[in-house]
Amino acid sequence: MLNNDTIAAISTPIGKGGIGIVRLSGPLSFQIGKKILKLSSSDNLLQTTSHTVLHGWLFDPERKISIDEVLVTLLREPKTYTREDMLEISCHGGEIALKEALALCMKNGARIAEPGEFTKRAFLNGRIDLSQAEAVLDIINSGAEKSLLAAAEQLQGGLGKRINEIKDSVINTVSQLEASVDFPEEELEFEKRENILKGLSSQVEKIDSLLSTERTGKILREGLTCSIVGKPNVGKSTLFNILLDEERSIVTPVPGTTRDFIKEEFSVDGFPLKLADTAGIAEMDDELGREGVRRSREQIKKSDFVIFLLDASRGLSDEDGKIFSLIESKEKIILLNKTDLPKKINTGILNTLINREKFIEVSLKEKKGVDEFLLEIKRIITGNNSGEFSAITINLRHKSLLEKTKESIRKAEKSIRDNLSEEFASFDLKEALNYLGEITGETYTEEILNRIFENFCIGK
Ligand SMILES: Nc1nc2c(ncn2[C@@H]2O[C@H](COP(=O)(O)OP(=O)(O)OP(=O)(O)O)[C@@H](O)[C@H]2O)c(=O)[nH]1
Ligand SMILES: [Mg+2]
Repeated sequence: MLNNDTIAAISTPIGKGGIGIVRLSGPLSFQIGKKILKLSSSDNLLQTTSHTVLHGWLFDPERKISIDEVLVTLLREPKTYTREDMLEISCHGGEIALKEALALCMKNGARIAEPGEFTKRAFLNGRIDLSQAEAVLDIINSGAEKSLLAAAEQLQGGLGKRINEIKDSVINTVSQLEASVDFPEEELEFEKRENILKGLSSQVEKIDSLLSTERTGKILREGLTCSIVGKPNVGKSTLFNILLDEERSIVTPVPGTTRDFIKEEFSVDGFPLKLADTAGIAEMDDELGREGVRRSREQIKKSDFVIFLLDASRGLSDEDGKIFSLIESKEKIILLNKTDLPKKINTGILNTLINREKFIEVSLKEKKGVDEFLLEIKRIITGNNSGEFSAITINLRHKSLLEKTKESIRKAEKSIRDNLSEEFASFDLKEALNYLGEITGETYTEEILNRIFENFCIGK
């Protein structure tokens, strides 16, 4: 039998907090609770109605001592997170209180939960599909508002629904093909064949549209990495601080102020961004300076895009040219800063240096041009000019399965076009169905589950 044991874990982060929760799930949840809880009322946990909160004390039956004042939420299967009986004990949020509570659960019949095991049980017991289980992790990890919204959409079954629509259509095609196999005298006549091909190609279109969301999905889950680069004293740290809205980096009129890169995560219009302020790139005459420059170059390599700053109040120098050649092949935003000062830069030479790429004139000191610049960041993040993004996004696992699905459908299309026996197309489409089923978890292996749930925290 599946999941016949009872699992327990501390579900809140370890540290000091108002409350901390120990969760139990499985058939012994209430019996364990009965042993380790002294309720204030005469309620009997074994008979209490579902979805009830009770007050009481966590009690060690061996030592006969009360450990913490708690509230207990009793949830009877099937309307629970795991679809099993569950007990959630809300203790005070102290590390020792929670560890004692967990130890009592273990001593009285529970096993410590593996990472993500509550969610794994929710999946195995059919409450959510695999893409929804993945969304739980995305919600926990989301570092920006739009990441959260996309994960919530997936948790509501948005992606699963799209996959099932494609699947239903492919199943329909398979049955049409198999009907022809069963009645070979009724060969697939021309019109029927054309209809099948039309149906399949519209499914491929749907797959392509899902595949196109992978970039956004990756950006929402991981955030893009961006470095602010330029020669010393152009205003890189000033920009970094404006974007973070705090005095994070030291800003001084002395060139070479930033010696090592500083990295922070923040969000632009709800999208996560990992931003690095780097040391100004120039010929340095000391060891520390040279190491700083080496690190700046390394950050450039790691960046998905860069922000290149130039100083309008000084003439262009070799350094500007060298830096541009380092970032030439990168996606970039070019800012001409300090436009509040008398202009010394020659824009003709500048245009030649930057291959006539677009640049935005700003004065970071007076916060001029910052809005235009932020729009540019948004354009790079969303990959389009409108800043719109699809809330349904796929991850790498989905991408690889959708690509395989597409390949199988393409093979089926070819056999139909080549007038081969319907069995060939039917075989390929069944393969496609398997791949689609892996996305939602209709078909899975222990290895797939392990790979997904090992990334979860314990208690989720
Ligand atoms: N006038 C004017 N000064 C600016 C502007 N932006 C930055 N500064 C000044 O330029 C100086 C250098 O700014 P930083 O932000 O430290 O420059 P940086 O590129 O980080 O310099 P390093 O860390 O040395 O490479 C500071 O005195 C800033 O106040 C601007 O738009 N106009
Ligand atoms: Mg700096």
